[in-house]
Parts: sequence; structure tokens; C-alpha cells
Amino acid sequence: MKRMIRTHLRQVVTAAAMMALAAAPAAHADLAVQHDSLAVTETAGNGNGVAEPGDTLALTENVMSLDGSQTFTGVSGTLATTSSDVTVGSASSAYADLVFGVPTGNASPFSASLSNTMECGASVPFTLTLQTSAGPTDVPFDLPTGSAGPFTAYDSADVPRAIPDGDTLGLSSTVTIGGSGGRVKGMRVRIGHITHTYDGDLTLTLISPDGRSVKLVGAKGGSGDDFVDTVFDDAATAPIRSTTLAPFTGTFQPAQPLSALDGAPLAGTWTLKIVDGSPGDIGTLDAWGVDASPALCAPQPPPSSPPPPPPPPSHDCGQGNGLGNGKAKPKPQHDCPSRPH
Ligand SMILES: [Ca+2]
Ligand SMILES: [Ca+2]
Ligand SMILES: [Ca+2]
Repeated sequence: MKRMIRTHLRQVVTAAAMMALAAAPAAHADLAVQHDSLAVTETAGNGNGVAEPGDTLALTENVMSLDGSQTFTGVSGTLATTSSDVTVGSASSAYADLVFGVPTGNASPFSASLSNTMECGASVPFTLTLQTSAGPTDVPFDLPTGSAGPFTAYDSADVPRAIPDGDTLGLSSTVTIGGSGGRVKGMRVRIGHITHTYDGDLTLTLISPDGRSVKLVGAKGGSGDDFVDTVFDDAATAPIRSTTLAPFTGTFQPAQPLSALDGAPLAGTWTLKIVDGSPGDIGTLDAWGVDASPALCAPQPPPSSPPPPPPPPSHDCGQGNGLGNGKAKPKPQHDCPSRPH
């Protein structure tokens, strides 16, 4: 029965996906051209060089051809976004020929204005449509916003938990980040302790409240035992390798970058999924948590207003003329209150 339900569900999901595909506008030919890097300059706004709500930005989108068999010529690009928080100003530019492996940017910058009401830290989804001698192609890329605030530690109370042995569904242990709103601008994962007699059985994945998943480590350590004070941080110098010895004490790059979680909702339920893919050796998750940095955005200056009216005539009652130029002040022409001596 369960199997029938699962099969039916899969058919429903597959049908829904097919219908979504059919409803979507025809995708452009898939040329081997991809996003390389985005250069952002703040041209109007609060002037801090950070892309934020209320800023107007000049964008240079560098793309790169991965096609060694040809050079794309006659290239031009058009920028668009599905975000209602963003207005694209200058949307078109020529591109130089796209040569295999060479990052190439738009000849004149694109421009985009971010609304004052967009959520700080949300990423703006853009699509660059390129027309080339070999046909059109779409290059999607994201514009991150905000700057990184200080990290706060959140420890899971959902421990200890047994890790199901030889079970692809695995263990899901959660930690809740309270509050409402706010977006991620940095994330680290701390595995305080896993007790296990064969680390090579284990794959660890972090899942965000909105369902994005990042693989931290998979099938490393062979017959070695346990994880002890293992930190996953994009800023580390190396991942856990086949040659790294258990219990992996120290700071390591995750198998996939945690920066993929930037822009995700901060508040909510974060999940550490551990799959033990091989029956026999068993273990438990004893302690874990995350360190999260929220996206921060500086306010915009108030809208410019007419210059203030000239100040009223000075009532200088012996407090100096404020210019600090050593000149004698004029004798007051007004009644002044007597000052204590
Ligand atoms: Ca700014
Ligand atoms: Ca062992
Ligand atoms: Ca096992």
C-alpha cells in the first residue's frame, strides 16, 4: 500500500513538473556559456559600496564560454529580472567575442535600482539573454545584497539521536533560529560530537528553512571513529579528504559551499541530515549547532529637501562668534541676560 501511494505521488509530482515545463516559455538554446563573475558599483544610494535596498547599481556581468570548438561572435546582451523589487535601467549592451575560457564582460554597464522596501539580504535573480552568431542563450546569475553581521551560535537541543543504520532516509536533527525575517549572509556548522564506529558510512547535509541543502562531507574517514569538534566553514583552507584522519577535529571546507545558503531565511528550522548508507556499524549524533551571520543593510539618506532658511540674527551674548578667528566680537546690540560670574 505504502509503495502504491509513493508511486502515485511520484506520478503526480512528475506530471506537475511536466505541466510546469510545458507552461514555461521556451528556453533558449543551451550554448556552453556560463556566469563567471559579477562586478557591482554603487552609482546612487548611501554610498557605502554595499548593494542594498534603495541603491542604484552599475553591473558588469562577466560570462565565459566553455565551448572549445568555436568563438561566439556578434554578441549582445539584454538584462532582465523577475524581481518586483528591482527596476532595470540600462538593460542592453554589446559584448566582445566570447573566446573559450576567457571571462568577458558587457561593454557598457547595465544598471539596476533596488526598491527601498526589498528585504535586506535577499538575492536578486537576473537573467542575461545573449544573442550570438550561434543563436541565443540565457545566463542566470544572482546579485547578493547586504553585508555580513556578527555570527551568533545556535546549538541543537534535538540530541542525542541514534543514526539509522543502512537507511537512506537517515536522521534529521533540527535547530531552531527564532525571530522573524532576516536573511543569511554567512553560515558555519559545528559538529560537536558524533559517536560512530565507521565514519566512512556517513554523509552529512545541512538543510535551510526554505529547503536549500548543502553537503558537508560524505563517505570520508573509512573505518575511523567519531567526529569531534569538527567545524565546516567556507573560509577553511581544505575539505575533509580521503586521507584526513578521523575524528576530523578542526575546521574544514564543506563538500559544497555554505555560501549557497546566503539569502536564505535566517529564522526557522535548520536541519542536519545524517545518512548512514551501509549496515553494520552504528552510531549517534551527540551535539551540533550552527553559527549564523545575518545580512545587514545601512539606511538610505533622507530624500533631499530645500535648503534650510537662513538663521535668525545672532543674539551673541558673549559666547564668542564661533569662527575661532580671534577677531573681537561686535558689542551686543540686544538685551542679554546677566551671567553668573
Ligand atoms: Ca549601499
Ligand atoms: Ca572503527
Ligand atoms: Ca552503518
